[in-house]
Amino acid sequence: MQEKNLYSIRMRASSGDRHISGAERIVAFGNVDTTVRDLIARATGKGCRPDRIMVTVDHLMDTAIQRLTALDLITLAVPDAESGRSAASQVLRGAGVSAQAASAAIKYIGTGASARGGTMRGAMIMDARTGERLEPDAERGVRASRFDWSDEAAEKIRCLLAGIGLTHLRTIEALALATKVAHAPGMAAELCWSDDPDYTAGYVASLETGYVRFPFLKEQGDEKGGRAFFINRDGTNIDSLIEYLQTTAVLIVDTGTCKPEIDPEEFFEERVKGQGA
Ligand code: WAQ
Ligand code: MG
Repeated sequence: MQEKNLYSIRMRASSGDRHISGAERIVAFGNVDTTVRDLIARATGKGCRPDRIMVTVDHLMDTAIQRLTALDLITLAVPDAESGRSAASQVLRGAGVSAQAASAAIKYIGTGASARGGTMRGAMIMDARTGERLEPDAERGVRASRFDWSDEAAEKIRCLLAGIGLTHLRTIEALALATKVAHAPGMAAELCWSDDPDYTAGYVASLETGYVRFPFLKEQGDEKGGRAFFINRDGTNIDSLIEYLQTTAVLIVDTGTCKPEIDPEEFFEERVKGQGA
């Protein structure tokens, strides 16, 4: 990748008020054309007929690009959504989120976090201690934007994840998003599960815990999903946090570790031991 000539490409497809799909890429100038075509193919694929497809292409100044290593990834083998949510809440507490804030987020995402009770296009921002919602627009939420894998890291993460049986593009894209979000100023942790009724997996991510996946954070067929960004409110300026999430370009240039599924009990025991040492 000729790193001096990088472009951010953002795609959003919608039908009326409804968000259908979106994607984020950062590519060299020579790949702008094919990437735009790929993203439009994605927006119109799977029987989708959006009313509107927005594609934005922005040149990035090399000096303004933050280069990061991806979070480590692990999957906790929970058998169903109920145990998934309870384990997720425990991981969140390990990242400094209060039980009260974790349970508020789970409730919002599970029932529709937008002001009108539907799924949001972006994420909630929540006080990690009190669970108070801080995003300026509770209908739309805040969208993390401008992040991608470098060509080399993309190839490497595809191999690592395929090695542990994870081949879904969603996982790769979510790991990139979560890596950027975890590095935001004042961020404690993130909680996410998809609004796709067929995709039951979700994750908790933080610098503290890495990217911890759960095969189930909701039941098959459930159309509700969303994201919560938990922040340490003291000393955090919400405007600069949002500015970082939306506009700082992040290129993920290396991978972390990718571990196979483990039993949640084992994961929590290891963490307790790790802290004792
Ligand atoms: N920034 C902030 N929030 C977003 C963004 C974004 N760029 N994109 C989506 N959201 C919010 C929005 O409320 C969506 O409804 C919700 O997140 C879910 O988005 O390791 O596919 O794109 O295999 O459906 C988890 C991967 C997949 C688990 C998550 O999310 C794994 C996924 P979706
Ligand atoms: Mg979705």
